Amino acid sequence: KPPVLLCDYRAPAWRVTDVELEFDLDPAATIVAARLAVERDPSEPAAPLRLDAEQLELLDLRVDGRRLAPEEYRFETDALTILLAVPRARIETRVRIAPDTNTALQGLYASGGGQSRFLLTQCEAEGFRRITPFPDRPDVLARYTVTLRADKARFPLLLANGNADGAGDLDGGRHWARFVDPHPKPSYLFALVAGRLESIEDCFVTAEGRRVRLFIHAEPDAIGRCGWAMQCLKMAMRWDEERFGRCYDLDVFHIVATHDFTMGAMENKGLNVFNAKYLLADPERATDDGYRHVLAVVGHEYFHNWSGNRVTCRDWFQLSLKEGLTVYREQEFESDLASRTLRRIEDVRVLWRAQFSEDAGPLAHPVRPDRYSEINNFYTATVYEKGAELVRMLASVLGRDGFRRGLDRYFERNDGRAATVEDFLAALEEANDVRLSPWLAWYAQAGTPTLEASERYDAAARCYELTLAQHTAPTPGQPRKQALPIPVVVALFDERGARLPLRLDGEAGTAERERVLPLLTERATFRFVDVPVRPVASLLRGYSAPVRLRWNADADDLAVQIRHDDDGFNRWFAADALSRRLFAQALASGAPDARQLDVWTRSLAQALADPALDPALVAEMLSIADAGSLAEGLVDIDPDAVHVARARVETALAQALAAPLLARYGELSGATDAQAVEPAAQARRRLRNACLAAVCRADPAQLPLAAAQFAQARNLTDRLGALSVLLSAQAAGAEEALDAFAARHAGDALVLDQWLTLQAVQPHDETVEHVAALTAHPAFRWTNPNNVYALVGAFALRNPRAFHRADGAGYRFVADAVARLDTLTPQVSARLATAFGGWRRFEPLRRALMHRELQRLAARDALSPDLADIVGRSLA
Ligand code: BAL
Ligand code: ZN
Repeated sequence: KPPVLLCDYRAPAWRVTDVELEFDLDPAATIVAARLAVERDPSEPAAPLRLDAEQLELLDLRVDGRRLAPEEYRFETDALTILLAVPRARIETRVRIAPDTNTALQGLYASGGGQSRFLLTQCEAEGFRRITPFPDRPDVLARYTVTLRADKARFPLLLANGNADGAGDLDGGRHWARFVDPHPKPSYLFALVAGRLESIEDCFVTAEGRRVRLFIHAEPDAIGRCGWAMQCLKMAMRWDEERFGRCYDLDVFHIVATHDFTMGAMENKGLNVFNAKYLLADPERATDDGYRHVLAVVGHEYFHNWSGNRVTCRDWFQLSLKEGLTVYREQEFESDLASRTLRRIEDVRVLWRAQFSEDAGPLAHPVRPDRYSEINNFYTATVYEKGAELVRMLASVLGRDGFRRGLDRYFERNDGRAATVEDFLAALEEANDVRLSPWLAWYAQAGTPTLEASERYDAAARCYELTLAQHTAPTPGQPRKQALPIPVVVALFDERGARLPLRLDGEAGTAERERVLPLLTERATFRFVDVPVRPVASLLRGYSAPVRLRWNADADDLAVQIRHDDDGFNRWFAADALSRRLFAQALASGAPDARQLDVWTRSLAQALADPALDPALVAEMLSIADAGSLAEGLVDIDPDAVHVARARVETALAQALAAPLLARYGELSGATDAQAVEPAAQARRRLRNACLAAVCRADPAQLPLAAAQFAQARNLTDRLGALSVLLSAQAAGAEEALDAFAARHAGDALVLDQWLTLQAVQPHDETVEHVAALTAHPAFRWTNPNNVYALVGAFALRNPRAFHRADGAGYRFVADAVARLDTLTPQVSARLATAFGGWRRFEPLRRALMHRELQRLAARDALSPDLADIVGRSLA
């Protein structure tokens, strides 16, 4: 199939104004009757009506009440095309679909087992065409009326988007319910749910006075764990009103939990569907990270109601218009409600690990791609995380009020429309009277810019010069790159951490604490005057642009930042920079430089001893980057050497700080808030677990501490933290602890997923065999994406040492898994296959072995379009 190109975009020749859908629901055979009111664009007099249609059995087709003869339409594997001579018509179709056998989990499918097996939909990006023939593209917005009919005993709960509009009983033990969604929407936001689920209800009154009934529905064993999500939903609704002036717009808001979902969650209008992983939480069965993820994802899906639903995307090239913006809004939400510094560190870690590596390989693409073969493969770190970074830069350039003004303008102007990145920038521009067109290059250009910084201080002239230069390496299809606008936020300190002036040559005095240096060209020098002493520069504060900073800062200067910077993120950034430098030294020569190691460990010892410092920040400083992130910028990577070098640095830190780490562990162990989930309690647990890991790394004789924590833990964070230490040390008793954990949490799929992951990420020689054996465990099903990502995904994407085992066993195992999954859930298969994307950056032996697996996959018959796309681009 030829790729879809952005430059080929054409507005739809036919619009659909109103849709009436009737479902006779049955897991084995569901009948879908659709009535579409369609109108031709007068400028397209000859265009036939093309309705996307996949895996549908067509039972009936009528136009304005008349059944069509076979020569009046074409029904092919992907479309139903009707030749229409009239400018508007009523199209009626009836199709049969089979939810029970739909393992792709796109369109209408079944989730769960036994009594609680229920029906639900997933339509983004192109699942609606598996439900009924329709112009399944985001720029066709219609009003939907949906009637559901089903067996009442088996499917007592019937839901679709919008407000309820009647319900009743039918003969034969069946019943019906109707829903009307007054807001025109694209088909990807359609949803229905039918099943025997339990519910909790709450209520929210919007700032506009609308009383909204809030429901969460889940299987009976899960409903008791939905209380936190309900709290998060109400916090999100209030926050979006206060921060962005956005109110909810229906009388009801439903969330439904499922264990069978390819995504994290889905923002269907008024009927969000959630992967249970991001909805359920209680202290016994969710970690602190789990609690925060529920907060973030509930917020994210809710915020889509404006950034995505009220204003949607014109086409899938604009996906980041809704996703980058909504990730940004989600980040701000969590930052306002929990810890801004921690969220920023976590986001940057994800960006570096997932997005920078994507940008550096054959799957690199711009935030707004200009072509795709399979859109499902573009729900990427680039579209989401880098897209959010672009919004963040724009927000920082416009300032908080200016960005709010611009966003208000964007929502007002585009409400009910399908918009583009240009529409977004135009609204920000007009509301602020600035020119933002240079920012389009960030959306169009793939690759991570490298920002090179160098400095010169002239004591006699009291002048400090900072030179910044940018460079972006070629990416597939983009051999030449242009300079991008890069906002570099900077502050200057003296060696005791006092602020220094930030006046540029030629300026009048300034009292700013930090300022933005706009790098608009390939290179620029900024000359600060009246600088009394050689300054310590704090660059890219808050990570003000998604670039790779190359700056050979003096180790003592980094230590000043670790100790004194009042931007928590940059304290961590400095510590991370120093640890990466030590890692590079260990990789090159077997050992880190002793002096710089000493500077680093002494700085972290001070941080550890500082009672005023956020324990979560200290924990992050103590946790050096994972091996994948450390290897990201390397060539001819030898994963064993990376593992050894990283371990040397980690062990050196643990040994240098053994006594204070043990002392802090002891202090934090006295806390009485084992089941509290407030950010402060979470932060203390985070540091306590970081201390435990380091203490046991420094001295295996301390492993009984981990065994004791495991036995006494009163929450999942502490239990998993201790189990992780026991496993990574291969401690005596680790196997028993694993068994005890599995027995304690038997039957709890989400907790057992974490148990699977913990085993999959162990960097041990035999992990591949162990993971292969776990695929036969009762807690694992190949048809369940959560299980697959927890076990095979964690092994392939988060365990470089074991995945890259030199005999190729890890590669073979993952490639076999990819092939098997391709016949079940192609989206999951394609995502796992990205583990091979970086093959050219490895040393020759691994490179050849990975290449061979990609070729083996490419040679298979009947690859899904999803997998064929990833394999094809990886080999290109
Ligand atoms: N729209 C797909 C799921 C999400 O990003 O919210
Ligand atoms: Zn989203």
